[in-house]
Order: sequence, then structure tokens, then C-alpha cells
Amino acid sequence: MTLSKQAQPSLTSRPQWQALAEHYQAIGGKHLRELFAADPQRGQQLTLEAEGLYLDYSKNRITAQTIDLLVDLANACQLPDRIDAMFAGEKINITEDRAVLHTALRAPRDANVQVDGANVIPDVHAVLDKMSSFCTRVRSGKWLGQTGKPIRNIVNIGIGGSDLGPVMAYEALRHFSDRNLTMRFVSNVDATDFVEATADLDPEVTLFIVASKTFTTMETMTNADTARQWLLSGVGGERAAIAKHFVALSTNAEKVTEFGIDTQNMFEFWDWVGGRYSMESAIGLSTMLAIGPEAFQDMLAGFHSIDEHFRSAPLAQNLPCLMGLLSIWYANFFDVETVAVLPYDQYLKRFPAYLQQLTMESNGKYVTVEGNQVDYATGMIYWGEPGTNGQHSFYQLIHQGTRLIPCDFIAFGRSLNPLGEHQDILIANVLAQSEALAFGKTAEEVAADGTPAWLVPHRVFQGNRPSNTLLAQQMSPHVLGQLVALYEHSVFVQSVIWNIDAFDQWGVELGKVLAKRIIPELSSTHTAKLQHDSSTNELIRRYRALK
Ligand code: G6Q
Repeated sequence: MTLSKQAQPSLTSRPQWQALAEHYQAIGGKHLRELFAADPQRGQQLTLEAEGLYLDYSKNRITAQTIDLLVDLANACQLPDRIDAMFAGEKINITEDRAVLHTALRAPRDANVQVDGANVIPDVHAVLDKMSSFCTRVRSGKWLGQTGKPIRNIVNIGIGGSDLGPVMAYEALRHFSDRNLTMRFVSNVDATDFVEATADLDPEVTLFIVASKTFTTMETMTNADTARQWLLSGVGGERAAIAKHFVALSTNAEKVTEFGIDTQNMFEFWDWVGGRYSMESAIGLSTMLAIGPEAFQDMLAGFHSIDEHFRSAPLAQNLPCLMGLLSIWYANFFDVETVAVLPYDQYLKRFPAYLQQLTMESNGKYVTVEGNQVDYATGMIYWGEPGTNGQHSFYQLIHQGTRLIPCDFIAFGRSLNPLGEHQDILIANVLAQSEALAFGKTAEEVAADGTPAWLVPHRVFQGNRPSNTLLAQQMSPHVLGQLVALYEHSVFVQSVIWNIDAFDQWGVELGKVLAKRIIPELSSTHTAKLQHDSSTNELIRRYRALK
């Protein structure tokens, strides 16, 4: 029996949980104005710096004691052992009986990580080497298409974990990308996605990456079939062209071969890499094509630096651990339901979308690892947009709405595009937002501005709205790896406290099965009686009439 299968006492009956509940009664209602006034050093003390990242967590509704109590809870939940178990390749994804080793994907060549008695690191590096030489050939123009022209367009076909990471990383690292290559991403089974992504592309210089761990995903295989037809009709219909214009990223060699892709052109990964934890595996081929093998290595080193920090830093000085525990504090004691992630860097515009999957697919679970229904809230809703754009739309609700929404602000000291005053204006805004959220503006202050009495309530900012601010020097492949690892491990910390399996995703299965059943029923030639509920039956009939 693995560590994760040992029965855990119910979370809410733990004395450490009770201590937090009492502590919440004592300090939950305190205003950040009071907390800052009581401790002039708070803004320096409730901060943490590691691996070039600076986390200011002082604008949270906590005291130093809150952290101690959260760390006590983490220890009671055996977080250090669980961290070790993950890094050691124990099968902590218990419902799928799999190890969880995204950390092995970014471990150095001389590392030794055992799965089922074998070191996986040589395989990891063999695939990285194969990816590097392939990328070098494509980027240098040596990889030729069927008609002898160098590849200039790359289209990644994948969905979920086989899309969100690559898209996010491409956008995040665009500054470092080869501008001679056009990168496109197709995920949705809606044909519009494929048509618009390829409308202006020349098949002769286009390479498709079919990214699918299972190579059976309906959306991806439908898009891959369409791509194959598009390509073959564009280059003269010879099947030999597939070898020059298609590569596969998968764990399923059999299905890849069946599709017509030579396994020589397949980049492998393993069942111990979860889809949403795979952007630095072979699934990152589009990223490596865009930024090159060296920059990809920098990204891996960034991931690894946070992995090492996570596994070795004491819990109270551990960035992902602190972030994860603060989420527990809000989710379970303040009944907070959502967290906004607000990067003040346009390159991170897809980062919140990426985090949605990472956080919500991982921790959207209502049963414990033992299969018991939880009696506490789990996985919060993560969402966000880059600043300053969000300030002109949904920030209103964060400032003056009735809900408490902790925010993670992410900002950089230097812009990759230093132009005039842009960066100072950008950063002034992020600092102003966290300041306004925390301290607000009282009725007295509003009135003192000469505001008419009737308008005062509308212009009051209650404040006491918490946030983290994460600062790094400059956006780079290294920092991107760090940011992703930070949230990955924070998600893991939360799952350990909640005693749920963060690495399965059974919740996506039912809809897939039902869709397969409905597909043939949508055809007007389908004669069998519809046997769904009355609503679904009627919607099917309406659709048939509309098509
Ligand atoms: C991620 C999920 C899911 C998965 C997609 C694509 O953790 O498992 O989003 O990545 O369903 O799966 P394939 O890569 O197998 O096509």
C-alpha cells in the first residue's frame, strides 16, 4: 500500500484544522489597515524571496501566526512525505495507479528517478535530444517538405493538456521565438478552428504536429484527419508526404503508426506525465521549434529550480507551499470561491487560461483519495486576464462587489519591449491595484475630497481585499518555467491538504461517452427511437431540423 492510500483522519476533525478555525474567528474580521498599522515591518516581513522570485504576501488577511498554523496543518497532513513520494516516483495518482513525474521531465541528465525499478531520466533526455535535433533541422531550413521547400509554418493539433501549455508557452515566449516560423494551434473540433488557422498557409511549407498522449482523442483525431486531407490535396496527394509534413507527440506508437506517421517522427512521453503537466515533455515540441533547444533548456532549468526549492525549502519559506496554504486559508475559512490571476505582462495573456486547467482539472474533486465525500470545499475557480486590461472591465467587482476574490498579481522589473514610459505606467498600475484593494478609501476620505454626501457610499472602497504580488526581473523561458512549476506545486499542496487525487480527471469522461452516442443520432437518416430525457431528445430533433 502506498503512502497516499493510507486512511487519513478527516481533515475537519484534525486539531490543526480546529486551531485554524479558532484563529479565523480571532483575526478573520481584522482589516488589513489594522494589520499594517500594528506592524510597520509587515511589508518586509511577510515576503519571501527564492530563485529570483519575490513574493509579497503581506496584503493577505493573515498574521505570522496564520502561517504557523497552516504549516502545522500541512505537517499533520504529511505534506513533506507526500512531496518526497511525488519526487520519488511513487504511484500517487492512485485512481490510475500511476507515478506523477513531471518533475523528472526537467531533471538534469545525471539525475536518477526510478519508476517500476528503472531510471527514467535517460529516456527523458533521449527524447529531448531527438527533439533538439529535429528542431535544429526545421529551424535551419534543412527539413524539407514533399516538394523540396523548407518548412515555414508549424500547426500544433491537440486539445486540453496537449494544447493549452503549448499555446500559452508560445505566447509567453514570443519575444524569444524565430519570427521566420509561423506558429498556429488548432484544438477545437469546430471546423472553424482548423479553417481559420490554415486559411493563409501554404501546404508545401507546413508541418503538422499531432499532439495527443492517447492518440484517440476525438477532437484531435478529427482535426488530424482533416489536416492530412488538406495537406495531401495541397502537395499532390502522395501518402509519402505524410512523413515530411506530420510528426506525432504521443505515448501510443500503435495508433501513431495506424494514422500513417512513421514512429521515427514520433516524440514519446510516458503515462506518468499528466496532460496538464506535460508542456515541458515532447508536448513542448512547438515551443522548442519556436524558441530553439537552448532556450527550451533554460525553461527546463527554471522549472527545475522551483522543483528543488519545493522539495528542500522549509514549508514556511517555501513559495509553492505558502501559495497553496494561503489558498486553503481562503477557500476553507473565508469560503472564497475564486482566485484571480492577473499578470501585468502582455506575453502572459494565456497564462490564466492555462492555469484554469491546471488548477480546476486537478483539484475539482469531491471525494478523497479513499473515495469518501469531502465535507469541506476543494478546488477554487481560477480565472484572470492581463493587466491593465482587466482594470477597465471586471476589477470593479473585485474592488466594490460583495465577493471576496484574492488576487495573484504577477509583474516584472524590466520589459522585454522597453518603450518610453510604458513599463513604469504598467507597474504603477499593478502596485496601485493591490494598494487600493488592501486599504481602500474610507467614507471620511471620500467626503474630504468634497464628494456630496449622497455620492459618498458609491465612492467608498472598503478595502481588506487580499492579494499576493509576485515579482521577477524579466520575462524569460527560465522565469516561465518557474512560474508554471510554482503553480503546479501549489496545486499539489492544496490537494494534499484536501486529501484528493490531483492527477486524475474522471470528470471529463461522461460527456465524452454521451457525445459518442449522440453523434449518429444527429443524422437525419437515424431512425431508431431517441431514448434520452425529453429535453435532449427535443434538442436533437431541433438540431436535425436546423442543419
Ligand atoms: C489533462 C487532461 C486532458 C488531456 C486532453 C488531451 O490533464 O488529461 O486535458 O490533455 O484530453 O488528451 P490527449 O493528449 O490524449 O489527446
